[in-house]
Amino acid sequence: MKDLIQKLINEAENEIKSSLTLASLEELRIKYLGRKGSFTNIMQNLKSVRSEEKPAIGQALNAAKNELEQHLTTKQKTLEEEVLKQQLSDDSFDTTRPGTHYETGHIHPLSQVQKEVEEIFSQMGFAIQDGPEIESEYYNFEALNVPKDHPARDMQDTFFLADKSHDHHGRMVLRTQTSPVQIRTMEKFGAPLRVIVPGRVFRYEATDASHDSTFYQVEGLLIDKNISLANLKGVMTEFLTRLFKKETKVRFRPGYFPFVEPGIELDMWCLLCSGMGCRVCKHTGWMEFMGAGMVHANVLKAGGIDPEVYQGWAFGFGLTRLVMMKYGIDDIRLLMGGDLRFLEQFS
Ligand code: FA5
Repeated sequence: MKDLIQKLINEAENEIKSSLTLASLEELRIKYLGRKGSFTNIMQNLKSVRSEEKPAIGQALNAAKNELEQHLTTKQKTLEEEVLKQQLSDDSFDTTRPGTHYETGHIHPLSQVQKEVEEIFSQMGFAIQDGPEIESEYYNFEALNVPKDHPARDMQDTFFLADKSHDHHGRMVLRTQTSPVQIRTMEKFGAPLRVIVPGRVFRYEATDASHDSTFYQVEGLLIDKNISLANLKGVMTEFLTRLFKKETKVRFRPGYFPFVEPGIELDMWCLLCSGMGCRVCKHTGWMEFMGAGMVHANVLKAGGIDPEVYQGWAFGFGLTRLVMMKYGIDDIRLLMGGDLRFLEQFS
């Protein structure tokens, strides 16, 4: 067997030496080292060798293979250099001609902004959490203080799953908001807590320029002792200023969400006119940004946290709408439409 290996090496070396082109060298690589090549063949015949000889022959084979690979690589470099020299000495070869352009992909604008949001909140000490997109009615509504048949359910049109097999947590739905992850993280980690939850949500809605049936939200939840909405104002002013890289102000208005008490809507300074009033902000100087509020005592209880000891705030904003604001996109459907002519502008 050893003689056979040596013979093969000698034969291969001679052929490599006399090979004149990169193509013929590639053929030799396949002939000796390819899937059906001579060395692979011998490897397969190793079965018939007596077991006490196997280690030595196996070693010899590996060494031979390595040697051959080295010969092939050295020869390949020599041939490549020769080709280059030839091209450079050839007057008709234009060295200033641009090279071949290869298309490379890039991160989707939604994911780019999601990453920026995650980085800013991470720097402020928030952990990033995830939750299921197919959720139970319990987590999506009940645990968030929206009981069955409560009119507040009409605020978010829901896709119910046809599958009727469900446990005590009710029917399964495509989550309408990232808020169910509030309960899941409270159950998992308890208090104190500081998390954000970016994720995809679904609503049974007719689409238009600012509404889609699938879009992204970012949930925020902070629970600790002595927490007030003043902390939320500070965190959001800092977040938006860092994200838009210019001074930003926020304001609170009353708003209703069953899972917070009091509930607020947070507006941010119009980025286009810096609060002066323009067409985009309908001359108010402010743009609606998100819903938020102090976490309702019933929600804290549902998450296993004692509302007598801890309190906190939660918020939820539309990541898709934020991307639209950041890049001045006037139709939400462009973002999920998959049209490369649109997406290539964000590389
Ligand atoms: C909620 O979904 C609440 N869960 C937010 C919340 C969390 C309030 C925690 C309080 C405490 P709302 O339905 O308003 O709220 O949606 C939040 C954001 O999602 C909106 O401000 C908007 O930016 C975005 N959004 C809502 N519907 C759509 C839609 N169809 N298409 C795109 N974005 C949407």
